[in-house]
Amino acid sequence: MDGRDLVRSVKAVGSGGAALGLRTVRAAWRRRRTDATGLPRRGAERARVPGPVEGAEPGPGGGVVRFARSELRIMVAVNGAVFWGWDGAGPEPSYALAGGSPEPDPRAVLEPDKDGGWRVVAERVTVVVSRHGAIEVCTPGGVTLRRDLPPRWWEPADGGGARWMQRSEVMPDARFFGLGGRATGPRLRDGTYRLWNTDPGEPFVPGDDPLYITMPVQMVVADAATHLAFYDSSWDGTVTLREGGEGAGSGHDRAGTCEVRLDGGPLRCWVMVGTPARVLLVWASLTGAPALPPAWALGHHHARWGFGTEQEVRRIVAGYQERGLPLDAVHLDIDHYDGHRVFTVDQDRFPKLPVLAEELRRDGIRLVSIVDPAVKAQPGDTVYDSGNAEDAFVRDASGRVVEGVVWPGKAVYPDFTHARVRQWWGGLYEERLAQGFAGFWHDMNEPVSFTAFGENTLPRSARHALEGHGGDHREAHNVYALCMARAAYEGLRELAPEERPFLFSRSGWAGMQRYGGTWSGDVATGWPGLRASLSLVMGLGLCGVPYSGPDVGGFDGSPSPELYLRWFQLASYLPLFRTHASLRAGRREPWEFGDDVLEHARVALAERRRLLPYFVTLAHLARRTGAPYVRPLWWGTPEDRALRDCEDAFLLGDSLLVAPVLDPGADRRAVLLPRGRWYDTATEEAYQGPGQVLIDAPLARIPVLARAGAVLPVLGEDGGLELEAWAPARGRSGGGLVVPDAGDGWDEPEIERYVTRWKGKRVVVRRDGDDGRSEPLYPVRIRGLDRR
Ligand code: NBV
Repeated sequence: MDGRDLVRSVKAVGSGGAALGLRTVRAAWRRRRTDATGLPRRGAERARVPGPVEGAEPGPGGGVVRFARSELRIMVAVNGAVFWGWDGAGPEPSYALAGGSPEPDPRAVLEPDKDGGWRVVAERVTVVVSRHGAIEVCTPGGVTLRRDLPPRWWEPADGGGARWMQRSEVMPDARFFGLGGRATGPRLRDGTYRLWNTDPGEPFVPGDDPLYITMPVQMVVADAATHLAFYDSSWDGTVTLREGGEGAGSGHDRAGTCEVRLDGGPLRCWVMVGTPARVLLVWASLTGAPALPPAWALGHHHARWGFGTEQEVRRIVAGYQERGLPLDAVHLDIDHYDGHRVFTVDQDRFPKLPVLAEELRRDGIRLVSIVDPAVKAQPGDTVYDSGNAEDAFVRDASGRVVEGVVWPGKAVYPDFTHARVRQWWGGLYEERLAQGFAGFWHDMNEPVSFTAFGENTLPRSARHALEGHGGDHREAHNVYALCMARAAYEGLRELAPEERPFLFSRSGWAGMQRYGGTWSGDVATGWPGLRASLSLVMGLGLCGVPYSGPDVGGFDGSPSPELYLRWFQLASYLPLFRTHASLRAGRREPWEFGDDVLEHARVALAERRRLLPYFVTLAHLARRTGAPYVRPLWWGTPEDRALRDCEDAFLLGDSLLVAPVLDPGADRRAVLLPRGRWYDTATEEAYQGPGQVLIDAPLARIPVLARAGAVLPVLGEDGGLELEAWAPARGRSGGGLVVPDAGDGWDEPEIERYVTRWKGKRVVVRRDGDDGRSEPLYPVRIRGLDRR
């Protein structure tokens, strides 16, 4: 037994942890025993490669290429994505795809290539298959973006699923992004990244890997084009990345490499090619449009593990109100549960929750509830009893219900990979809605079981329905939270059909954006944690999950006033803007750090509120185009190599560039600018990109720049919508999109387009419609005029 792990788990369960600590030791032994008997023994293995090509048959969008020891199915879909699958694998079934596989593109045909190979030529991409089974993805101009070498399988001699390895080469100048939520990035450096959703058990720092959300999704950015590759298998595995290099002078180029190893599942891949925007558009059409958060969820949230009582919640809310600070949501953590049991309320400490919820709602504040998946294993507990009646809980290979240890003690886990179980679980949110909750925060859904050593999750041999095909936790683990989110989302749609569900989940997988967003988990309080927060939001956005944000101030300990303020300022420009901390951490209310911090936080809160219409617009655009609100600086110019390596600033939509302060003591910072003219929104000073400029960043603010010509919707002083237009460069024009808020229902308002241009000495803004240009629908304020 590893004593450090025991200490860790006892620490994690906090006060009263000694009893749980003992349980975690027992749980660990149980877990080992279960796996020893429940998993097939890994005996001798045979390695296999496809062997030489033997023939091919055309089919819709591509066809099948036969090799001596395998076959390859290729299909170009109507949305331009390319699919290939070995050993007969097709696109379905898949947990990632929304609504199944897209239709094949009838214009794409399989034809013979040179040297006995085959190729499929499509509008945006050409796929070439060599006679030994290497697959090249090329631009229409013939540049090879990615070359997957012939794969290799290892098959157990006595039958069963194979594990596999796929090595790929990419352009020497390419940079890797994605793989889910990684704390070091967003540019993924050389190294091995694990694909296994993990609660690190302690607040994480950059370098801790893996974390809560892993995905076999990589975005690869090179001069020639950007592509996204998705190896659609949920099994445990690793991705080893190595950036390439270009030979200086007479030296040789070295390709970048990527090696994916997975313990099982089909060997299949989707690739999409184009600009970053195009790639994410196709990705969203494949895996689902991001859920649209209600406007209130784009405001400020305050959470706390340990509010303790209704009075305490009221006290915090009053603290915001008395100081005139905007607040849009309050989150209740596990301490409002009765005995830590999910879907319950401690009636002593929260005797009138629906009344509290109603009062808050009248003040424009919504209540959000944490929801943990594990159910206390106790006859008499309503959720446990109804789950048992539904046969909802995960069992082991011998048919016994698997028990873990979580907050309520001994606990059991719903099998969300079963449609019937999802239906049951979704119905349980009725109790939450009756309590007055308007949003849901899924936690501990990697899923976690405290064990004293080894992995803190379910035994790998635990059985899951996996939509009827049956399998074990090795395959179900990474999609457990995704399926939990689906259960909640679908349940809420039935229970409150007139409202869009709002939920965000700690763990998840490819496609999770269909149901909601995420947050950055238990980030460690410290400057490195602040940096990690940004890395996670940007990286997840590039995997198609646009709505996320950190615990402002970090999860543990007590941030210095400066660190708290810098975190607050950064998060005020991120999709989820939430202060939150652990039970044992110091305070996180903006007034707890002195008058200066309070005044600067007030400015950040007011600016967030002013920008709310812009955030609403970005949320709609994310839903319609897959483009994240928070984008790396290279979003529009991926060929700008300096920007590709910039990790400390971001674009917020098309119009703003945000350069947070990530280091202590800084009162100005260097900002890399993409091409074009940019205005410092505080001083209206104009700068010309591309290039690097030094910008003042006093404690009062972080640098935010506006793109010349941009038009963005903001709240005017009277609370109405107003257009803020930034003067285009002389002789140039510009513009921006506006999607007005249409409430919390399902209406999809039209996108309004605005253009800006010079007319003599004036800048004019016009609405661009089908029937020509017209006056804008809102008052317009032009900025940046004096700076020519
Ligand atoms: O529910 C308690 C916490 C929660 O506050 C936090 O946001 C989650 O990430 N939860 C983790 C479980 C406890 C972790 C030690």
